[in-house]
Amino acid sequence: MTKIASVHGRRVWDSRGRPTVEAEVILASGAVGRAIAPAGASMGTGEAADLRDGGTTFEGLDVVKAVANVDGEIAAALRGRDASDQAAVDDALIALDGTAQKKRLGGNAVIAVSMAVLHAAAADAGMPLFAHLAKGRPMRIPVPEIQIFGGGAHAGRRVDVQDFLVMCPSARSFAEALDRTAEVYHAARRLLRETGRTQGVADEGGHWPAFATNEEGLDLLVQSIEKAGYTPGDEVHIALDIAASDFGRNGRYRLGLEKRELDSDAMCEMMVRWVERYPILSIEDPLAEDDPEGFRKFTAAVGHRVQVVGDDLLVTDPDRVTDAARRKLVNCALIKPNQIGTITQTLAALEAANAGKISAIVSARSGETEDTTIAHLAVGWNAGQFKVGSITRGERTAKWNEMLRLEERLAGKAVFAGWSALPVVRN
Ligand code: 2PG
Ligand code: MG
Repeated sequence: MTKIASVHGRRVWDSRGRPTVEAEVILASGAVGRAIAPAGASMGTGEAADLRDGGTTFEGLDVVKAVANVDGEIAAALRGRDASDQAAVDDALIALDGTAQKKRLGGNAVIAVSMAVLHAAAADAGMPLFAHLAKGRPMRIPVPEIQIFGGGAHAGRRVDVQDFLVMCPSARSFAEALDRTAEVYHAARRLLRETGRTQGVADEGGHWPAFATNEEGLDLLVQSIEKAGYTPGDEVHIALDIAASDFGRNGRYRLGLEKRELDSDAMCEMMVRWVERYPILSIEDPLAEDDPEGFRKFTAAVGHRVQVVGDDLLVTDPDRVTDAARRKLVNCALIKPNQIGTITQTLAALEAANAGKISAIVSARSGETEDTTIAHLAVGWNAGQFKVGSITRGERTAKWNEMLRLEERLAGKAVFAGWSALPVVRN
């Protein structure tokens, strides 16, 4: 029995300069676990709700109450519990909160504590987190999905599509996939400068360009891949996060950049054309969270050759993942621990994806910190894919670099997932 001796909350800062919750758990054995809650900007309505203070300080986004909940109610409820029984700890957190979306204690307070307990249990067992999670089961090093251009809610809505990313499943290793991506990132930077499109940096560190159309972003990404010396659709593929819930509702999609409105079918047709024209391997949230029928039609149209990912649609909810896999709404689930609020529920969502025979991507949020827990989840749970934002900025490189360490450490024991991570067959 690895008893929890104390739980402490701390107010720290995220990559957007906003306060967030850190939890520190100390066991009777002296083992310590620490973790920090990330924060989304383009959020699904079904997500666990962060508790923010409101008022005028930090635009209402302070977390004094959530931190106080960690120090007060949560600490009192967890003291004396067995840290190695993560499911029981998480059940206690869920029961203590008492709401469907963890609104009372705050999803930010609950996920920070849940992750900190996990770290403490691993430390107590004398194991690195990934090994504590894998429990001897097979592991793969995930395929990274890395942002080159940022848009949508992360870049002042200058372009409708939220993320233009690249994936390199044909690389021989995670390290090689990062090498290719870095070349593309810098080729894109040079191209933007040469063509006078440089604008700024998006929330996850990607370039925030001045595009006239969404297709211009795609064209520029293809050019960047070529300029970097790679073959688009072979050595480097394109992935998109449309984040369509941000501009679509009730079957209407408002493309601000092009000043036109599309219905669900027209949205699908536009993206089918993109898939035919560009080397796109993965599309996340192509339709809005309130348009499951649109998802179904889109997956039926392109799912044999493109990974269709549910983020806002699924919000890392095991029941939603099971249902979406059964109804073939998507062929991949995005897995973000703070969307559902506990480690146990996050694992259940991943297991639901496995059971439903769809792929999975462990993902960071747009508001992040130096916390590297998700890198260990991706490897220890054998998720196959990993999405963290761009290849710049410390809160992103903390995770990429941790994965490089894990790849090196697991040489000969865990292979790079490559194409095996994808729900589509390509060569
Ligand atoms: C997403 C994430 C990360 P946010 O939509 O997948 O890119 O963004 O954390 O703002 O929800
Ligand atoms: Mg998304």
